[in-house]
Amino acid sequence: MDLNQKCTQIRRLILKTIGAAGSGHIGGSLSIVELLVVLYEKHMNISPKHPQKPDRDRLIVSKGHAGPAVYAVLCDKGYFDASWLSTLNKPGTNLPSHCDMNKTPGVDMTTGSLGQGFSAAMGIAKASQLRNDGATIYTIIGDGESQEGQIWEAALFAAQHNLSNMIAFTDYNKMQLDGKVSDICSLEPLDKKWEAFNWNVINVKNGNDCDEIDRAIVKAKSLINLKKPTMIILNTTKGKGIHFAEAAGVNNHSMQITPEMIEQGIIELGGDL
Ligand SMILES: Cc1ncc(C[n+]2csc(CCOP(=O)(O)OP(=O)(O)O)c2C)c(N)n1
Ligand SMILES: [Mg+2]
Repeated sequence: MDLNQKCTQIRRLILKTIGAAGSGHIGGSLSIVELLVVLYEKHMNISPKHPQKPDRDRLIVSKGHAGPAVYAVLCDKGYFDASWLSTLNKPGTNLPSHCDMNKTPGVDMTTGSLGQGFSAAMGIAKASQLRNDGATIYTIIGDGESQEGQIWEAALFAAQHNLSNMIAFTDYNKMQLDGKVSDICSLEPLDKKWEAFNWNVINVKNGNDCDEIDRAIVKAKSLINLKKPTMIILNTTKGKGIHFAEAAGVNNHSMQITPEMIEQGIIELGGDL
């Protein structure tokens, strides 16, 4: 299956998962589908049968409200049974709306309080550097999340400690919970800010294009001798790939999903209900 087909399949799973809960964070889940698929299909050194393998690569999804996207990909990789997906956010579930490392196999850090996952990721990268285990530590932050002061403290730490095993991504979908980032607290010029914090920076024009993302990660890995962490800025679309979600714009952060919307979306994505 090619990567684009895989993305469509993952979008179907996300829609069914959030649909089973009745509502959820669909916008910020859909904007990182291509990134997650490229990471898990082409880059992450992991072993779903041994989720705790000590020298595995890690992914810390600091924008932890994108749990449904993470679960769809982990399920597809075989970390757990597909029957779990319909339990999203229900009492007793192993798939809470925000990522929880104590509940879900394959989740490397509990996240949801914005800013904190990114700091934890730097600590994990520092530990891996000390162990010299050869792992790459990946992390994903939101653009709204980037307004947190904690992000920039962690950025200083990473540069100070030459964390060249750190490849971070900003999901630059230009929207946050209830409005546009540029109206609330602009990040521009975002690439210059990361450069000023002594990170390598790679801009990806279309952050929902698998090939562009893949090339950026290959490039990031080639910069390892510079002894700096790398930030890949992905220009994405919030709600990408499902018409009603994309059309809702800033209202797609967390949406109610009716059975009719699931049906319509699944048909649009060319699948069976
Ligand atoms: C510390 C903290 N403050 C507020 C929230 C509530 N919250 C959840 S998601 C969100 C918006 C995040 O926007 P962004 O990072 O752009 O995420 P995305 O667009 O990718 O969904 C907010 C304010 C939170 N989870 N944590
Ligand atoms: Mg955003």
